[in-house]
Amino acid sequence: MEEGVTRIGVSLPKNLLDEFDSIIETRGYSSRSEAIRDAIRSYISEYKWMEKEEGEIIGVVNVIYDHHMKGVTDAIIDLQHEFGGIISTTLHIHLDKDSCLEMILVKGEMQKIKKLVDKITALRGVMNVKLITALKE
Ligand code: NI
Repeated sequence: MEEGVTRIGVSLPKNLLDEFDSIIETRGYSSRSEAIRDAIRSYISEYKWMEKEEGEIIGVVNVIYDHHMKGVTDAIIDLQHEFGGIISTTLHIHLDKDSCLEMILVKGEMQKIKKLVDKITALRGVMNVKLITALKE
């Protein structure tokens, strides 16, 4: 066994493991252990940003919204001007006839980013908002 590596045994329902195995096969992992290590790293990273109340982070805010809803497009643009100091760039993708995906790359104080996320989430016509952060480990 490698130095500094601990072996653990985990009990899992069969269907959960089958689904996991099918995903890691598609993604081309050479071993289940490697895939589990990656999965645990993303779990930790996801948890850490939720816990982080302050400090500088970099990430992307994914916003899915219905562009037919009156005023929502303008409101999203207004908010991006208001929060211009923490926004590096924005990517807009027309998903289908009704919905748009706005990917807003953010870099700055976590508190400000949370405020932006909250304001976007509160808009009528916004269906889903998710902040994904890249944390160095
Ligand atoms: Ni669009």
